[in-house]
Amino acid sequence: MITIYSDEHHYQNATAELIDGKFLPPFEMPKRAEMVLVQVRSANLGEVLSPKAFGLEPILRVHDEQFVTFLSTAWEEWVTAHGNYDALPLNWATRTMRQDRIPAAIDGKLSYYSFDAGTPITAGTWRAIQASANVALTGQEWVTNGELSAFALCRPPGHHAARDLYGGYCFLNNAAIAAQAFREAGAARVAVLDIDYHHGNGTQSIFYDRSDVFFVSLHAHPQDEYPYFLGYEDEIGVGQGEGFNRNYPLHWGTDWNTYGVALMDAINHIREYAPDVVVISLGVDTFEHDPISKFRLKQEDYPKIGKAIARLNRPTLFILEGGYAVDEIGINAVQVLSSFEAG
Ligand code: Q9C
Ligand code: ZN
Repeated sequence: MITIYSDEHHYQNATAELIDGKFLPPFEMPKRAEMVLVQVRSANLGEVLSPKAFGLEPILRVHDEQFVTFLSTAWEEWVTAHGNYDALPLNWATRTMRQDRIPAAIDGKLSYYSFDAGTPITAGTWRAIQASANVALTGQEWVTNGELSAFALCRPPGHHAARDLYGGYCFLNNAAIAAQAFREAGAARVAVLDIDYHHGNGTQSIFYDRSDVFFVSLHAHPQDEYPYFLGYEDEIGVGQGEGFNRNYPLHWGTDWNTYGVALMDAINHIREYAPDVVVISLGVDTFEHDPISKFRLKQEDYPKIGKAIARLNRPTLFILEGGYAVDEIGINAVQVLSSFEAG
């Protein structure tokens, strides 16, 4: 399987992350992608290719133009206001407040366009997120041109980012951008299977009213876990999209016994949909030793995931999302990929 990778992810390198009331070294760190690349190479998964530059057009097919402009200028505006510190929001337009006014001040814009305080914008964020989207789009182009599968080694991740919202370490939704690009390249039906530990709220919301992209997600139950406000089972899509969104919320402590059953059910529904192409939001933060997660998948379970996805027998683009156990992230991700190819 080919891998698409860019060193430019190093430009997203925050000083600290606000988590559990503490400022800690960021869990979403450059070492994550480095460790995945090490395993891609040592497992001889296949060629490693650099991304092409696709510009803003395919990004703007998914994201709001003012939001993208905000992402491209936020750092400069923040530095002018506050100096050279990671940019973080402090309050939000929640119940009782107005949602229909975009503030002029940079602090207000951070609040308007974000949904958490754990996703720092830094000097290099804009550069890193463009490269990450280009990695996904390059993988998409290879699969469109007949490659049976590809691995987009994206960093920063994307699945929490919505049309005009960032958060959860995500700014541009790489999986959604690739899914939309598949549609425009002629695929009639695209299935997105999101197996990150956290619900892919951004991807779900982007395609919620559409039947041409079927979103299916296995994740920690929103009653227990971030992002808390989306990912329930009764979210089935709306309008034309009704019946084309499927959530499998699973409780803390979930191991392969429960996970495997949900995954098989998800795969069966995707098979019935008969997609032309499958996009996998590949998070490996379901791992038992992940520092921010509470599922209990073991190393030996990741090949089973790859084999299950292989049963769909469709052209498949894998997109890296979460996974924070840096010593095992590469092993677990590459186990999914190599067993997919063997299966
Ligand atoms: N107490 C992805 O995996 N904070 N994003 C969790 C835990 C945010 C995860 C707080 C986690 C975001 C792509
Ligand atoms: Zn995650």
